Order: sequence, then structure tokens, then C-alpha cells
Amino acid sequence: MTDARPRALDAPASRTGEREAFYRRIDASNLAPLWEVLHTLVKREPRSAAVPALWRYDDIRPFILESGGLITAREAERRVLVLENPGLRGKSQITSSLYAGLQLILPGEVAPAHRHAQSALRFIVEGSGAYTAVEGEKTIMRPGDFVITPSWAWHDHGNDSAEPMVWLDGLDIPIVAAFDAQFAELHSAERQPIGRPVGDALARYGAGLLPVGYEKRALTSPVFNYPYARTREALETMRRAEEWDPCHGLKLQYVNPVDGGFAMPTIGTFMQLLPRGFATQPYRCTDGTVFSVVEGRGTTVVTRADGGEETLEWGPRDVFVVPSWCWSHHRVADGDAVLFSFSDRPAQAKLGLWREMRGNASTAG
Ligand code: GTQ
Repeated sequence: MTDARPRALDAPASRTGEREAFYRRIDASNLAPLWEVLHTLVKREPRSAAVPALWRYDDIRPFILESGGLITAREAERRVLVLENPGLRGKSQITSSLYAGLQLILPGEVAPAHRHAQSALRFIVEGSGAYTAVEGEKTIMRPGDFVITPSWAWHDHGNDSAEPMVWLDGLDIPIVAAFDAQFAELHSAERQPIGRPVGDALARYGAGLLPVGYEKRALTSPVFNYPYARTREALETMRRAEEWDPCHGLKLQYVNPVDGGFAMPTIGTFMQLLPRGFATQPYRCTDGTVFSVVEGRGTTVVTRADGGEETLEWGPRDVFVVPSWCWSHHRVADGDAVLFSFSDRPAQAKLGLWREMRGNASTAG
């Protein structure tokens, strides 16, 4: 026989005078009844507080450039406009587990050297020729490049080019905060000393080769700039085989060449090609995902946790987010679309939490 009473997993237990009085008495002892909150703690499936959202680059670019006249990179330490998820305002979160922002560095500026426990990625959106220095090596950044700053690595950014540079920062700030494991240090010098030539890491670790006898010594890829030219060429070559995934088109995952795993321990990064006119099948996964549009125009339809649908219309340099466990599908309008994306997938996978689900039009929503 099934018990028809509502279960505390779905709704709080009913309140009685006797129960309320008990809750008040135990309150002074820092105790609370689980059955009042169980449904908010142990849910049948994810219901993200994050919502689908889009930042149109043309709309926000004026604010980014205006911030350049308001404060220097030096004074700000990092001159960034944080992309706040509308469902998580004031928390500096774009998803429940990730931070994102758009960082501006003007010609001649330096964002001074520091290091922190949080891992960072940079995805270059506008401008070309600024550098970031990571643990004694500089890399020159160009649009579409995916650049890594590993946890606890010294890093400073500088712009010796003639144009402003803007990149998307993605950091695991909320994950590190959840563990209360933050540490940070300022370097004594504004620019850290450089000990290796530009391109050294890519040559040494990113050419399908490794120095003989190389032993894995870190959780993050030793390659710290994955240039767009190479990524784009890989996609372009693969497309000739016409093996399109119905949910993802052609989708590549950035890897650590040392172990074949994700390039970063907490953040997974991807680049996908959706050809002109392509419409994907609905898909959902537990990793809320941030997309940065590199090429093309299209729409992504996202079903919110409350069942409503949100249509995000995107073009080059726009950023949009699909929260955890929300169905979404993409349709390309103009040109071939190339989408960079990142999420907390490696962290979830390591904890045995990650799930995905493929749908079709009739099972979505
Ligand atoms: O470039 O080191 O967007 O420390 C936020 C915190 C960028 C950085 C951010 C940071 C950085």
C-alpha cells in the first residue's frame, strides 16, 4: 500500500502550535527541524537559481570602454565588469558555481602581478596583441584564444599594442568559496620576471609531443594558450567528414595533453561548430554553461526551471548562459556559428555528480 500523505521531500510538514513552540525552544540551541526545509535541500532534480541570460556585446561595449576612463587597471587591480546572472544579483556569479566578467586593458597599461587559489580562463573577445604572463612566460593573446591561469600561478597582464583589449574571464570563485579555501598574494613587482621565450609551453607540450621523461606535476594543462587558429582549423578539417552530433554539431573539448583530461581541474572548456542553417536537438546537463559567440548568428531556446521558454538571439562576441538542467537547443541563422563554452563539468565529474540527457522536440519542456 502506498502512503498518500505528502512527503517532506516535496513540501514542508504541516505546522501546528505544538510544533511551532518546539521550533522556538530549540532555536536558542542553534537547532532547526529538517522536515521544514528538506524539500529545499534534497530536491528531485536541479532547479537552478540561475536563469537563462544574454549579454549583447554591442549593448555593453560602451560601458566597458567607459570604465577605461573611470579607473586604471593598476588602481582596479583588474578592471572588469562582472557578468551577474539576473537570478543571482549581487553574488558575482554567472552560474551557481562560476564567476565571469569582461576585462579591459588599454594600450600601455599593466594589470599587476598577483596569484590566487582560484583558477582562471581568458577567452579573447576584442583586440589583439596584449599579453598575459603566467609563471615566468608571456603569451600574446588574439581573438578566440583560450588562455589559462592555473591555481596559485603568478600572473600579470599588459597591453603593448595600440588598441584596447577585452577578454572574458571565467573563474571558479564560487567553488573555491564553497570550500572556504581562498588564498591570494600580491607580487612584489608589478610585472613578474620572465624566464622563457613566448611560445615555449605550446612548442614543448602542445605539438603532440612531450619532453622525454616528463612527469605530470600539476592538475592544470602545461599549455596555457590554445590559439584560435589551430582550434578553428581542427573544426574546419573535421567538418569534411560530415559527422554532426544532433545535439552539438561538431564539438571539441580542450584537453590537457599530459593526461587527456580537461585542461583545467574545475572548469571544462569547449569549442563547437554549427554550420549555417543547423538546428540542434534539445539537450540538458547538470553543468550550467557559459557561451561566448566567436562567429555567426543564431538563437538558443532555453526552457527555464519554471517551464517557461526564453529565446536568446546571439551574434559575435555576445555572452549567454544556459543554467543547469534546463533544456536548450540552438538554431543557426547567418553564416557558420562557432561557440566557445565553459562550465564546471570536470569538478562535477570528479565528484560523480555530472549527468546529461538528450531529448527530442517531444520530450523537451
Ligand atoms: O585577471 O587575475 O575577472 O584575479 C577576477 C579576478 C580577473 C585576474 C577577474 C581576478 C582576475
